[in-house]
Amino acid sequence: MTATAASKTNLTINSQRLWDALMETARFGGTAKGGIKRLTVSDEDKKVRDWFKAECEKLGCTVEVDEVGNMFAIRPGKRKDLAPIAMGSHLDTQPTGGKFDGVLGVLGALEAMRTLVDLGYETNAPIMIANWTNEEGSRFAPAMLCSGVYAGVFTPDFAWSREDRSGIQLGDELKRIGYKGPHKAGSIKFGAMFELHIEQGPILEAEGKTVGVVTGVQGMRWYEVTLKGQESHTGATPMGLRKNALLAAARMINAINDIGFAHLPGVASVGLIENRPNSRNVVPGEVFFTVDLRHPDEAALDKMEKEFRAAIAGIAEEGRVGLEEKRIWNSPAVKFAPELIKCVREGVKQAGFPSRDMASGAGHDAAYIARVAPTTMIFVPCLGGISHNEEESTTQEECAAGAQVLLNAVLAHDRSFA
Ligand code: HGY
Ligand code: MN
Ligand code: MN
Repeated sequence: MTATAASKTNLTINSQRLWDALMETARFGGTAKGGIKRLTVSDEDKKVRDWFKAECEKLGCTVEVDEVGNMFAIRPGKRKDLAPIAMGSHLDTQPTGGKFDGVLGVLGALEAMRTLVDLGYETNAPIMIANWTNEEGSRFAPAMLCSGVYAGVFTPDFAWSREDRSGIQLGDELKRIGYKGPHKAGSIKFGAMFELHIEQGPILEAEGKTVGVVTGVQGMRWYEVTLKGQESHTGATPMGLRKNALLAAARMINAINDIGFAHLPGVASVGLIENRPNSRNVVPGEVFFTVDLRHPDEAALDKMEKEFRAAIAGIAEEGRVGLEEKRIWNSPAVKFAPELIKCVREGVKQAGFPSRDMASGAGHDAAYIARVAPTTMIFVPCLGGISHNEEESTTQEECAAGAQVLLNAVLAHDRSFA
């Protein structure tokens, strides 16, 4: 069926088909509570990657994989001289993730591609869908690792050497699941990227807006802290003689939380903690925990970092525990490409949805890709702003709205090459 002239400028995505794809792929790592546990380069990740590759090939796309597992599905356009226009996000999830974080961006792109193919719509530029490896950074830190390799922020060796908490390396897992591809990272080029994503916060829902026109991503820094006290008997060791690593950690976690409140709209969090030996009647001798500081303004983030380091040093000294701290990730604040933001605005207007401009609190692959190609993002609401939670939810209508704006924006950008 070829698109009539009228429908050529008003291609409508298939809302039900997108929803079905979201629900179908949710079974890869699906949890009893209705979420998804699809840790990067796990067997579940392999299953969804295989599914994605097969669906793209059914559309006539070629699918390429680079050396860190990033996947690129490409549909040719009229002009071979033009770099592809990409739509991308990630298919990996948190251990207690939801059905939409990252997945909506990849499957929304697939739905846009399916719509183009259904209508036989030929774009000027080739169109691409990217699936970025290890966006979450949950199994292998840091986050956005392989879009970071693509953007030249990290080397492939650094990425391959990342170990999960059980000592397994990313590179070995990529080989094991068959996704350590032949292409050098960064060698598969595109001229622009649009990323559709759920907001993962409460603003759009609270304001009754359907679409977020995302202008940038806040700065993010991750740290690892190890405290070394002294294991001792909880019954026989007087309170004043203890070197309690967990007590020191508790005081530090509280101080970090206060730093977040002292620098709003910044945020400060401790998400991962390991207490050793974790025995009921042993004063904890060693604690490992992670710190996540974020702020839209780099100078404020510097202040938060300074206060964080001063606080933990004072608490360690007072608690007579050894302190090791290192910053393992620093992703500076990012502004997106005005010319692509303009396409998103055009796409929103064409679809007729209420929208608002906003910066992203969460990190996204777009933050790194913006370093090597014009990039921007499109948000849709999620229920109660909840994400990184098995109860993460949004509606079929909101998913469809996001995918429609994504397609409209991509075509608006494509028309600039006519
Ligand atoms: O940490 C983040 O903001 C993203 O979800 N990886
Ligand atoms: Mn995400
Ligand atoms: Mn996430």
